[in-house]
Amino acid sequence: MRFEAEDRVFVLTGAGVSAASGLATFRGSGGLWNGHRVEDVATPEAWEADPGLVWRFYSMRRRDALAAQPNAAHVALAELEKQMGDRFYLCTQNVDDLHERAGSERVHHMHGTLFESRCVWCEKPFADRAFYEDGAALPVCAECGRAVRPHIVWFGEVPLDLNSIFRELERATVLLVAGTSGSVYPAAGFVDVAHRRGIETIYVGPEEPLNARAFSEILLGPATEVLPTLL
Ligand code: BJW
Ligand code: ZN
Repeated sequence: MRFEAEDRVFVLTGAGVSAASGLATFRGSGGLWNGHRVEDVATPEAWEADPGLVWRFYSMRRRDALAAQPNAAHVALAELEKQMGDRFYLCTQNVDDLHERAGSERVHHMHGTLFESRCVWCEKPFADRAFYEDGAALPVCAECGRAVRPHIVWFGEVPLDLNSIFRELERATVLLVAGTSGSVYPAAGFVDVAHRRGIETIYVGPEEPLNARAFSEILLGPATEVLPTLL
């Protein structure tokens, strides 16, 4: 794919881009963790009911992400960013840091990041790579003593910095979406915004996403094979 000097590329990635690095997708492989539906531990209600369970889940996710390595899809996107500079915008739904470890510098994590936590009251995120697997020793805020939670956007919470996302979407000339089922909003609706603007919209993944109808092109295959060839 060739980009012209006036092109601006908006990339949206999802769990499928990290699948080849060994990180489970949400809706693949039964979507279960220790018998819980992932949707049931990634919610404010789960946090209210059992913060120890939620911290065990995110401690495991931290361990898995630390053990994983970026793959060819992450690398292809990092290389495109090097060529395009600030005409490239990478918005990921993923909470792992594999895009950054592949060399991407401008990554927006719309659903938060695994390696930050925040006090439920003070709300300021801070770097945190600890594991909280013992229910008796859950973290508390050094300032106010209230609970510290993962800096993750759960169902019913507003994704981070939607203003910058929609600003970039409004001026993009190409939307490239990879490895996401198109089932979680507002991310699943970005293609509708792009479609209304009449720009090129491309999906990359092994199967059609739920919002396939809105894309101008669907490239079926693993992101590790399709993205390096496409870009
Ligand atoms: C490969 C591959 C390979 C496999 N290569 N590909 C009804 C209508 C509209 C909206 C709603 C509604 N009811 C409720 C809502 C809102 C709700 C929502 O969308 N619910 C749906 C279930 C319907 N959304 C929210 O609550 C969001 N907030 C919100 O709406 O706020 C209100 C608001 C919005 C805007 C303005 C003002 C107010 C928040 C959503 C938070 C999502 N959180 C999670 C968990 C936290 C992060 C974490 O723990 O990691 O985020 S849920 C989970 O889903 C996670 C993911 O980021 C997200 C998306 O999943 P993804 O990435 O698509 O993964 P999968 O598993 O679904 O798909 C993997 C894909 O990869 C598949 O397609 C495979 O084919 C593919 N694949 N191998 C390439 N090798
Ligand atoms: Zn606090």
